Amino acid sequence: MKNKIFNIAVVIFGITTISCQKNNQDLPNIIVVYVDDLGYGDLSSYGATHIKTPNVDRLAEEGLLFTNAYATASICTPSRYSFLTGKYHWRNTTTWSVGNIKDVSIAPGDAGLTIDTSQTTVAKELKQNGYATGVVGKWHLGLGPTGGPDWNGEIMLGPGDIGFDYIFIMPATADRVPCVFVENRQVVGLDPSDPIQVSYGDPIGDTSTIYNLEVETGTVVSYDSRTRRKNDVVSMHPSFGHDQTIINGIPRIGYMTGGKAALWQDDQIAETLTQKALDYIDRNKENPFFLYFATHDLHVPRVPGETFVGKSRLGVYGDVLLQMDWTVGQILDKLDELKLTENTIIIFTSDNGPVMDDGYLDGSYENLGGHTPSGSLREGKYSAYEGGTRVPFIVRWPKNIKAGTSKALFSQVDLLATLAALTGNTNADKLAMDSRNYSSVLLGETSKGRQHVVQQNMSSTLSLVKDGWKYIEPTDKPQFNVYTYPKTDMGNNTEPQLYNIDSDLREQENLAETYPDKLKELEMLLNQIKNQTAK
Ligand code: NG6
Ligand code: CA
Repeated sequence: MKNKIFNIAVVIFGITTISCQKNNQDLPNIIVVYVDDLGYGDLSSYGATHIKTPNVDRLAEEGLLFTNAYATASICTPSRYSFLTGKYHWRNTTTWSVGNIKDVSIAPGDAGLTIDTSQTTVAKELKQNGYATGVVGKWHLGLGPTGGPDWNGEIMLGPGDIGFDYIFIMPATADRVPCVFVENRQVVGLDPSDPIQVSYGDPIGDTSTIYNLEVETGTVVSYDSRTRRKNDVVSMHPSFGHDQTIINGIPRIGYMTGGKAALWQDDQIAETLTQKALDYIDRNKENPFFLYFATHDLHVPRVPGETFVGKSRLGVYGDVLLQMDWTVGQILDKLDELKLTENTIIIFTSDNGPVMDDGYLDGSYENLGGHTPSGSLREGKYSAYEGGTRVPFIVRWPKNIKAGTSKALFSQVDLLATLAALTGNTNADKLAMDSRNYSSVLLGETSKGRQHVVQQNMSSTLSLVKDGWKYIEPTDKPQFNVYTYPKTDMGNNTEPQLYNIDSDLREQENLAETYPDKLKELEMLLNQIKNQTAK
């Protein structure tokens, strides 16, 4: 009798396993290529004429190119947070200051993990649906408890605690210490006899730094490194901030000492990350995988690899743009080689709009040669205007998506529910507060997208897009981010702003007084969204 039950159990187990395997094999691989600071006008597939991005263009030709897709913020941390959690970041209360700008949610280099480990995330959800889950690239969502992790031991509280089972990351940004890679829970290549120390307070150790630089309101003052330099020779001069630890000749934000053997080489970051992404795809070719691949390009400090130096003839900005495009080509080639192209969903997008001088005198602005990173949009990174949050967004899935263009309104906050639904979750709309299943939009089956999207700018001012209208809430926060060059109009104004972005995409004419009813409608809707409290 016992034997019989055992046999039946084996048969049932066998059938379940076979059917799971079958389902698993049908599940598409998912790669999200999340580019840093890439503008709406940076790609030839989005109309750039001074530069060619053939690999991303291939993706666009074979996939669905969205003209109306948004990141949830015009800065990094909140956009990434919303993509991974399906929740608007401004619902969180933790913010910091950058110079005279308050309520900024760019995580400092010693921020603890910004995602609560109890939260649903894309990685957790896909893992539950049968996926291997990996993250390669820039993290910038905090690590460890507040104050940062133990860099010399096991790095607890990181991607591994919110659903990722393979991790190869840069902890924050390349302009923030520590300048080391983390693989799973360890700093890569760390020599235990030379431990890392990090401080975002007082200087530590014998680190070389340079003196604080001056910024007059509205004008960034460049400086002469010969008179201001304290110690090391710098290969890249800061324009604002970025005057602390000098690593590889580049001054950064924050103090770091030790860990010499583990330091990354800036001109090899793109190559290293790309190789790690390719290795990950290779290792997981037999099972469905999710890869969150966050490039460091086009963020500062911009240090292209040898083969890209001067390649664009548009200065360092163009060079790292081409390097990013090469990265995408490598991924596409790998999928072709492994015959995974047909059933892999690639989503290609950016965390926020573009910026020229973002703290370094790297000639980005001066050498653009007519290229317009924001395309026809107003402003870029940090701003509430369209250039800050309307981003390139391309999805390719040869098996199920017809190539073309979509004008549907789409927000990255919906990726959680949408990917969950596409991989078998029948209750995807319930996963997170702000994320909804728009798989029919992603698949190009309908052009009727989201009804409205909310975005935040650098100082957490919110704006709402609905039916071709855009409302920016009034605020007394500073209008300009003077730490960039050209200085950025963040869209902060004491008066409410209302633009018809269908007819006035550049947001030139504030129609708040002309259309008071529309203004009221959007203002009320935004308040309603803000006041939602569920989950
Ligand atoms: C800002 C930095 C900027 C960049 C940005 C983060 C200053 C003056 N500016 O605070 O250089 O690091 O943070 O960019 O320090 S993001 O794309 O990761 O949001
Ligand atoms: Ca960014």
